[in-house]
Amino acid sequence: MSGFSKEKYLDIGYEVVSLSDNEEFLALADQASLYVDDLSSQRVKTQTLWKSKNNTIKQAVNAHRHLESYKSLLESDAIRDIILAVFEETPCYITGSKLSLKHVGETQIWYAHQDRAYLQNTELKCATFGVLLEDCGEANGAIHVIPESHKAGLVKHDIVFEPSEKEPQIKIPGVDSSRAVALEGKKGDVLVFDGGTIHFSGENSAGGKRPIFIFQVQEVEGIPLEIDGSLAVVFNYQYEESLDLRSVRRKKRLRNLLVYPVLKKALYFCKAVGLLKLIRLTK
Ligand SMILES: O=C(O)CCC(=O)C(=O)O
Repeated sequence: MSGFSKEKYLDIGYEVVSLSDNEEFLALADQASLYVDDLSSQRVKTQTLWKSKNNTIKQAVNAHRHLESYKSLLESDAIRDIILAVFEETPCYITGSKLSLKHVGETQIWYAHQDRAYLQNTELKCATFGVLLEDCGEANGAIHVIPESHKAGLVKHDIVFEPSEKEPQIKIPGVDSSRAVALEGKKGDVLVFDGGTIHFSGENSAGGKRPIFIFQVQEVEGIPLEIDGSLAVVFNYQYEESLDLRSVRRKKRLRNLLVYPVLKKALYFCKAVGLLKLIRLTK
């Protein structure tokens, strides 16, 4: 399999796998990159777009559920090989994806965080993958990682609002970024980092939209369905024949309908309370 070193990945917590010279995979990346300029179009209007305050698209959530070319990337042999190299026999699944963009002249930064912090069960084995849909380097907003940061376990995160964003982010306070490494590569190369690896990214000052198709892979706990209740892309796992998937899906949909909107409102409430406190302090 093309250049993935498990030993290095385990040791430093990340790896850039060179797949830009794999013609089959590059053709899939090419196909997926065609949609980067077409995200608000009729064809993809059902997908969730995460926009900055000035309505610039920052992320297209779960592009693989709406666009065949993104699903093909997830189901490609090249990605399967890396996932199985990382997880070996462990049943695992792709929990979700996002096409992450950075426009020139926009802040669109990501504060230092660990993706593991988003999990309900933070002990589970998990990894983040990123397929570069354009060449990516320091100048156009590469993702930076802190080598070996996964070895320290889960660290404390704050919930913060980047001033130009509508949605909150998580942030590890006081990260020393002097040891950070930029994950640079060519279109078609694949970034892989441990769910505990601290990472962040800055602005794009070079041009283009810096599209990276990011997805998370996680050890299976319970039944590997995606958050909207649809079947996930799974590895090393067989659905039991007796499983009543329809009722499981129904429960998940109900949770999405009732629980997530409440959580979102709670976040806005916390933000409002924080603002009030700030106003009182500055008076
Ligand atoms: O797109 C990026 O630069 C980073 C995105 C990221 O870290 C995230 O979505 O959690």
